[in-house]
Amino acid sequence: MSKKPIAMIALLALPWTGPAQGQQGAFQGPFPVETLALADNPPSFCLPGGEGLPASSAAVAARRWAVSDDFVRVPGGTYRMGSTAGSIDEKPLHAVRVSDFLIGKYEVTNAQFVEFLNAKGNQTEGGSPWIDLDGSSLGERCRIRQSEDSFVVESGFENHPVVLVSWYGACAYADWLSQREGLRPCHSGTGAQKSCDWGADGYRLPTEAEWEYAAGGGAGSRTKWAGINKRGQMEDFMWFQDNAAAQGQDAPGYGLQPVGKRQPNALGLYDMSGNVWEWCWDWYKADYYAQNERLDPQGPSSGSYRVLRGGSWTGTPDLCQVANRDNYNPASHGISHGFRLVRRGLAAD
Ligand SMILES: [Ca+2]
Ligand SMILES: [Ca+2]
Repeated sequence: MSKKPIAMIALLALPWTGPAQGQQGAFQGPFPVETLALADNPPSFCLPGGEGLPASSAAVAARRWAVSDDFVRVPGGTYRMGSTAGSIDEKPLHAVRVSDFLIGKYEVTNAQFVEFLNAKGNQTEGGSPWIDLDGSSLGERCRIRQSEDSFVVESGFENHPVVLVSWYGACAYADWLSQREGLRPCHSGTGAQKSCDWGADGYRLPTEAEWEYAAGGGAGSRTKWAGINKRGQMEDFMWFQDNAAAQGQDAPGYGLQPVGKRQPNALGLYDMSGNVWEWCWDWYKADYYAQNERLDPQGPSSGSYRVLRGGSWTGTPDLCQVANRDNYNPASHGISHGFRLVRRGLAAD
């Protein structure tokens, strides 16, 4: 496992300057949790194959493939995964085809994750809790608190990405969200035996191949960081060590940032590079690319560590490149470890 750069920074409170909040702390950010729920009436957008179907079939298709404003449909395609210049585990550069999928525009936030905690509790899986509520590092700490029988987000941190979440916690959140929306959960089993039903229409973590494809902008010209090739533009597109630690003169040293505050990449995705590392489904294997499946690779069948992608607010430019790979124990909790979700993009039947 690689070592993250250490930055000794002081922890100070950051005044909330983000989206307006409602009364009683109700979350009214730019992407309220409610928008994740399917609409009662099927929306008229995002209906692949829906046109021309009998009304009832179209309605079913609409409900099944309704896409909230928080998700982007990524058309599948072929791209060259890996790099020629990066670490040995990014080689060889090789062609991979990914199928259509939907991916979250944003890293999952504290406001979203706390709803899951209030529904399911902070359970232990793989030998550790889904989220480390007491966790802190590098002057940062968890902003979700357990207050008697409920979990609450510290005021002003609703739109910050959830961190200190284990890989198991991320998968459990995905299944809870799937059930809430009437979708089929993707996962079964626990711990190292957890498996994924790739045919299910519910939420899951992206594969490494999906993540890298989406971060680089999908098919067509691929960027080195999410949205950009020029190092001089990095501060406009991502939170990383050069700008995240300098934000807010009242809070020097504060690193984690609310999601969606930099420019998105060509697919409309925010913070794929930087802010928080994002858990992917795959077991990590350094030489996996030499034997990678060429169509929708799902990673090695077993392993000890799960993949993280994209670098973070503590990261160097190199760590934040779309081809960079990292890995941690799936039961671990990192102050810069978060996630975003994907769903299948087309019906298989
Ligand atoms: Ca990120
Ligand atoms: Ca690496």
